[in-house]
Amino acid sequence: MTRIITIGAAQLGPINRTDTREVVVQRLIALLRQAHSAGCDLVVFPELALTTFFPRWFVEDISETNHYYEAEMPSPVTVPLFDEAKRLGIGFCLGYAELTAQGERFNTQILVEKDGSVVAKYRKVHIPGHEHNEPDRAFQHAERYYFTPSEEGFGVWKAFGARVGMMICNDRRWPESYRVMGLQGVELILCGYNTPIHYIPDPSQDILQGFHNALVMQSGAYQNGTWVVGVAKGGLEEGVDSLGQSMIVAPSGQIVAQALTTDDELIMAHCDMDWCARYTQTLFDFDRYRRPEVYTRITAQRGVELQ
Ligand code: CDT
Repeated sequence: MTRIITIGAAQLGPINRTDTREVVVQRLIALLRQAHSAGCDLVVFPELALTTFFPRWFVEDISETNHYYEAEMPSPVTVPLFDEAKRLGIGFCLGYAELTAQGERFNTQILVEKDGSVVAKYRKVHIPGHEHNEPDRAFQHAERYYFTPSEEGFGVWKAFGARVGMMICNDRRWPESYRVMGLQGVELILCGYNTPIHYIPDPSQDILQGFHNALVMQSGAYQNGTWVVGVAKGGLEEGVDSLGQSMIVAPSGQIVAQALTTDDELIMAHCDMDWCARYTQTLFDFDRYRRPEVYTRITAQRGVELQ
């Protein structure tokens, strides 16, 4: 019996600061319905899919930004999305800002099964950007001010008849993210992102944003024999241009679907989970070929140590 999951990657165009959550949730529901009509089992939304990418502004009092965070999920305003998905029998993955009862702030993604049950919550591990206001920048990327890095790491859960993991945006640039999930037999990794085209610390990378996005997800997929679904919030949002190019990558490393616009756009693919074994039982048979005894530096140290 084949294990095919029909997956939709629901890219979003810009969300402005003045856009209400209600309006955004209606956009998500429209994409969800489109995915359902196209026969999708699962639809994946981007990182921080309910609001504008607010870490681009710095405020002295962080509590002024509490309205960007969700204190619970489903939150009152996202209930219509959860209800519609359950009614249609389609699963989804949604990125949002989470504010816990203890006052912790996480960049979070939730996975919901076709029956409406919550499979898992993932909190972003690699938090990029800066902690403090940098007023000379054209825009801030103060994620390290707004979010605590998760200590929970990368889990893999049984869902949709497969082994599913999650990561968020900058996590996709780190090979360890994929490998930790690969070592748990992951077959499908879901990843939302917001990637500004202009990289202020080194603008020579601007022209390479699309290349790097594909490079990391294609290599992560291939080297771990897993499907990877990367979903952008792209386009010109509050003056900052962000990468689209959402894509679905096969365990071979091949891109099987890619967004053409930087707007709300659904792409989809019929993803055969049994394709993973063609890599994980041959070239990337970890148990047979890996050499963890010579990789100890990977967990023993963080930065470069010169000998
Ligand atoms: N959201 C996010 O993690 N974005 C980063 C931007 C580069 S770091 C300023 C990314 O890795 O795409």
